[in-house]
Amino acid sequence: MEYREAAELLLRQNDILILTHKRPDGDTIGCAVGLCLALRAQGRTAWLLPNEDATRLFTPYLEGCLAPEDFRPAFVVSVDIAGKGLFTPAGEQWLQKGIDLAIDHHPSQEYFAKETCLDAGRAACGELVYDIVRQWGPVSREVALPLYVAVSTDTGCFQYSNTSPDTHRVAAALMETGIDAQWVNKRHFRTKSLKRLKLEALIVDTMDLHDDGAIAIAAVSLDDMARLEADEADAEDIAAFVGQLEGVRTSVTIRELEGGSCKLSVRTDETLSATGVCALLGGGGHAAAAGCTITGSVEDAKAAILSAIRQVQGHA
Ligand SMILES: [Mn+2]
Repeated sequence: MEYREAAELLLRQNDILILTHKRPDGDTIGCAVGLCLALRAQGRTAWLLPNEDATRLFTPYLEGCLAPEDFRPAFVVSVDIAGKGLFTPAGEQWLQKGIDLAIDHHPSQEYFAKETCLDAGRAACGELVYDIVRQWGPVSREVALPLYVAVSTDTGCFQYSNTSPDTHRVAAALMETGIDAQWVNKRHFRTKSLKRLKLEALIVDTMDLHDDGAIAIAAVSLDDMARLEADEADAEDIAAFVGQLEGVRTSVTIRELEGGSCKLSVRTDETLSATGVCALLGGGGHAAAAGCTITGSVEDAKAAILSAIRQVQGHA
């Protein structure tokens, strides 16, 4: 459904639970908090399902929005969740009971909800949520701040190829509410922990280059994380790092997970479809940024992704 219909549908509800995706980023958190506060401003009861993976980068935005354990929702909405595999352990029970509305911007959307408001043309799901909440009246500063976080973080501070004129128009409208956008961007883009810098140094030292440096494959193992005493906040959006290397057109960042699997993040330019590559390994995402999870070691993951890239390139 279109965003105006989603806005009408939401306004007919009460006791609304909002779900964010596994390993939450700024987009899913920002959308959820912005939507929650906007619904409350319309007199609705709305809460976010607590997400155990939220890092300290994003937990401050969640304050006051996390559902108490005894909350019994009448309507369940997911934001920025493309597929069933991206639900948190706590969120999966709602997948069983039924999601009423999915708001998303991923072309790989799996249509798991009764109703879906999808616009794959949006750089961030936050742009879409902004269009929904502004149907209910002027957007307040409290609602605008998390939505700005969503838009800013999902576009790499308005630098990734998904950034459109509309992205800037939404950001401008959000800024006009009086939020401190500079504070958001300093916090998320111009501040790095020492552990983060060491993580980047490790990637530079250990990444593999193929095709004269056009393909870079980096891996961060659980051992690496433990040795650097780094946590998920230190690794936030680390997938964007390798692509900064001059000459790289396709970058892959592999994160080893507990339990013998690896999460892969693929970033590409217009010469290769990231979602095409990841689809071969059961994942999905956007044209220039996609991901997948595979069972196996870091070395298995490296081999699998290189072979998927070759297949999409037509070299297989
Ligand atoms: Mn997103």
